[in-house]
Amino acid sequence: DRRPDGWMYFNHSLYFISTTKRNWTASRDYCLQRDADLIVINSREEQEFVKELGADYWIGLSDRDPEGTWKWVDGTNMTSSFWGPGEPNDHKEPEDCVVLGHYWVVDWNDAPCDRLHHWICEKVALGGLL
Ligand code: 2F8
Ligand code: CA
Repeated sequence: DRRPDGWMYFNHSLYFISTTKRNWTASRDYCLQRDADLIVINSREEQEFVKELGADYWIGLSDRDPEGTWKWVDGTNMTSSFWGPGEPNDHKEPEDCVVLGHYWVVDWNDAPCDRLHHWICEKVALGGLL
């Protein structure tokens, strides 16, 4: 359930689910300004949790830096992944950022970073904040 401040608790993290749309960098800036970052999905449990929230969210995964290597915003390499069928595919143009939920596909899609999508921030839930 969402707390009064708009954040939601799951398994030691707090999540913010946006109701507006931004490009990937501006979405990330929103999170950084709130002591958070775009969501890093480390487990199937976390993937299942966020899938419940619906579709069309930027996550903290891109292959811009360095080009061609999928990295999370916390600097870790992508180990487990939940790509939708046929993704990532750089469809018709560079698609260097990742959207969770794309049309009827509930898993990950690489999309152009300048497109507008909702986003999910994540931060560690400190005991005192629960
Ligand atoms: O069918 C998957 C394909 O769908 C769209 O392209 C038609 C997506 N494009 C954008 O989100 C801009 C592709 O990324 C996706 O692979
Ligand atoms: Ca794609």
